[in-house]
Formats: sequence, C-alpha cells, structure tokens
Amino acid sequence: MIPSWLKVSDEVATAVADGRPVVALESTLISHGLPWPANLGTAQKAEAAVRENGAVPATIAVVAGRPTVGLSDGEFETLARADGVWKASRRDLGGAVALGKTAGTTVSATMALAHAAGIRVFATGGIGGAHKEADPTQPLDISSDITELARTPVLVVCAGAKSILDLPQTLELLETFGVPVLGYRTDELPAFYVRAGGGPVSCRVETAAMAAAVFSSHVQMGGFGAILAQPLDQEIAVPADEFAAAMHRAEAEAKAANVTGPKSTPFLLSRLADLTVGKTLAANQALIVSNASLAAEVAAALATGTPITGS
Ligand code: PSU
Ligand code: MN
Repeated sequence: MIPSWLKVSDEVATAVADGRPVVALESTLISHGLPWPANLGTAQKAEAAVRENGAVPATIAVVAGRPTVGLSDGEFETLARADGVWKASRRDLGGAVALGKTAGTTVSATMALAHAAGIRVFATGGIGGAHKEADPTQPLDISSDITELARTPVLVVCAGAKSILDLPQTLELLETFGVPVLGYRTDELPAFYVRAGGGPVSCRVETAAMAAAVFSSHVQMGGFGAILAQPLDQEIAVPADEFAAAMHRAEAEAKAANVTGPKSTPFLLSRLADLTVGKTLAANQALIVSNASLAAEVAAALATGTPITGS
C-alpha cells in the first residue's frame, strides 16, 4: 500500500504492484552533486541505463512539498537548475513537506521514500559516511546515510563511499550497525573516483544474482540496508596520487572558507572537479550510470528469484 503522502508515478506504481524490477535513483547528485547541465544529462543517462537493463527507473525527490517517486521531465529540470532547491537528508523530509519546499533527496532520504513506495534496490554514486575530522575543534560529522542503512531494508548500489571521507571509520560504523558491504567482483571497498583503497568488503559477489541472494538472506533474517559496491572502470578512474593531491587542497580551501555540515560534500565535489580539470566530474558521471545498470540487473534477479550462477 502506497501511503497517501507519497506521489508515485503510474509507471512505477504499476511495476511495483506487478512485482517487476524497479530501481530508485537519488536526486541530491542532481541538485547539489554535479554542475548544470552535466547533472541533468547524467540523471537521464542513469534512467536510460536502468531501462536498458530491464527495470523501471524511479528518480526520487521532494517537489513543492510532495515526496515524489518517478519524476517528470519538468521536475528533473527544476531540480537540475537548483534554484533555491534544498538538500534533504532523512531529518529534513518533514520540513520540506510541511513548508512546501523542493528538495534533492540524499541517500538517506531516498532510501526512506523508496522503501515507502515498495522499492528494494537503489543506485547512486557514493554513499555518505564519516567525514574526516582533522581539526578536533570541529564537530563529528557522520552522514545519516549510515543510520538509514541500519534501519531501512534497501540495497544501495554505489561506487563505495566518497574518497573525501574517512573510509576506515565509515566501514567500522557500517559493521557496528550490521550493514553488509558487498564487493562486486572486488575484495576491497572502492573509493568512488579511485578504484580501491576503501578497506575490506564484508562479502565478495561475482554476479548480480549473488548480490540479490545475499541481500534477500540478510533481510529474511531481520537485517535492514546493505551496500553493493562496484569499482569504476580503470580507464576513467582517477589515479590515487592525483586524487590525494587535489583532495589535500580542496580540504584546505574548505577549512579556510569555514565550510562545514551539509555544505561540505557539495563544496568538496565541486572544488575537486576544478582541481582535477574535470577528471573527477567525468568519473562521477560514469560511475552513476554504471551503478544504475548493475542495480537494474540486481532488481531483475530479486524480482525473478534467479538462482545463483557463476559461483
Ligand atoms: N554521490 C555523488 N554526489 C553527491 C552525493 C553522493 O556522486 O552529491 C550526495 C548523496 O546524496 C549523499 C550525500 O547521500 O551526498 C551525503 O551528504 P552528507 O555527507 O552531507 O551526508
Ligand atoms: Mn553531515
């Protein structure tokens, strides 16, 4: 049953009701993660990739106070132009709804709305996690993506956690909260623009069907969210040393400009794109689209209960 406060497009609602594969897609990467017009183009490519792999895409946002699953073309453009658009994590949903705001939803808010619509698989670029706290006078900043994964049964397909985060701390928190971290054909958590270096995954899988089977077992036994992490293709990934140098500068700039809290991720992503002359931007776009493709395969395997092959 779809709750009365949630608007779900006819296409998505029918697919969910029929038990056909559906993939949720987030919208903060449209409103705050990527610059115009790359954001709109990438969101459209992600939806197309989901369709090409046999699932129905459901991009999620809050539109003029209405949590919406499955955006129209006009709604995509409003979010992409980001004129006064909020960045809503789980805590901000009530405010956005009651005050009639338009908001891009982060991983945590998108998971919550996807679950309310009956969707089990969700694709994004990278999840949030524990931010680096080089300066002990700064508050602890841990993304609500982590706590949402701990309580909402949705599989999040991503390229790991953003390499702007403290990845060992992020993995420890995921373990604390009982969130499985599946590596897609990798033993190591990818670090978003960088192919590896995020620390060990909790379970390696070789196929989409294996990922679907692990997630099903996890949920069947009372588990909640899980992560399926896929490394970016070698040709487009940013070399680790080049990334580290750019990151070092971006962090220093954020500190000098006193950028903290929810503004931190968009600031760092944007500065990294400039400092790497677009390399992180190209990598970000590519990984969003390939995660959408993999998520569609997993959603299809979940829908049909495809037996595990290739193991
Ligand atoms: N991945 C991207 N770009 C982004 C994000 C992820 O490629 O902009 C967003 C996601 O929506 C994620 C959010 O949930 O950043 C985390 O923000 P914070 O660190 O403030 O929790
Ligand atoms: Mn935060």
